[in-house]
Amino acid sequence: SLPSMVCGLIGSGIQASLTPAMHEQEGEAQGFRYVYKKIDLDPLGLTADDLPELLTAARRMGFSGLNITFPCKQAIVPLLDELSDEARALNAVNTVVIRDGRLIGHNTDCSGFAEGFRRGLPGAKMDRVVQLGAGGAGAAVAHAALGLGARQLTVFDIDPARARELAASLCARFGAGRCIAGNDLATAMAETDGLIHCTPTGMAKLPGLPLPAELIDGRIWVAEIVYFPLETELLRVARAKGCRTLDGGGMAVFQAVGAFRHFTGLEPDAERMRAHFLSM
Ligand code: SKM
Repeated sequence: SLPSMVCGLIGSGIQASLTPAMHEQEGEAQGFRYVYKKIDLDPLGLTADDLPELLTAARRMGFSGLNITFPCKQAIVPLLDELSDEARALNAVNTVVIRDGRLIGHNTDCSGFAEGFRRGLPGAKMDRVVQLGAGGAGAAVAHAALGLGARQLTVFDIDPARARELAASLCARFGAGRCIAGNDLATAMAETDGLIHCTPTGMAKLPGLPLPAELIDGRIWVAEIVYFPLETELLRVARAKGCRTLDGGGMAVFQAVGAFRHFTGLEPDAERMRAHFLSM
């Protein structure tokens, strides 16, 4: 019989997630039986407080790994035996490997954005980068941007305190001055090499542009993390101006590529996973 494996995704409101299908199809293509369960807290009447019980159950039932999403990415951290450097720095985990009863936390949102960026925008100039959004996804992406070599990242958020906190924690890790909380978007956009978008604006349920179109100059690159829809208004406007662009499918696919690698120890076919993602 074929080798088999069970993994899962723990979070709230995850019924529409494409992650399980991406994992199962890649597992099948690599010749093993891979079941990837959605463990949706809402219908179970559970919260992040119930994570210890779910982790015990997953260990006892022979799960090889778990992805962790909203609202559990921080709550899971103190329950793990080991953390990767990135997971520790972000204090956020989206991938837990279960090996010999031990729980090892990783963050493939961060590495996933970086991998998508390197492939999708090779050679992008990164002396100055502007990022919109300093929430959970924004923190992972900002971390990735500095790791990719952004010399100075200017972060904006509707909650200025949140932008300041993220900037302070990134400076502590990457060096003073590498990240600043912005206050004048027009000036920052006039001086930037690229724009990274990490707010929910542009999602199907929240259509629109996250900044005035006239602030986007055709010489900059634009990276999006919204992937539903894949073609956001921001990307449409940016392309029309001649910008190089990266859509949000990169991060969605490469967080799964990274998790698959951690769970299985096998190298996934990223192109095949992206093609499958696009077909759904
Ligand atoms: O970090 C990812 C997670 O691994 C899977 C996911 C999803 O399928 O909705 C969303 C992100 O939080």
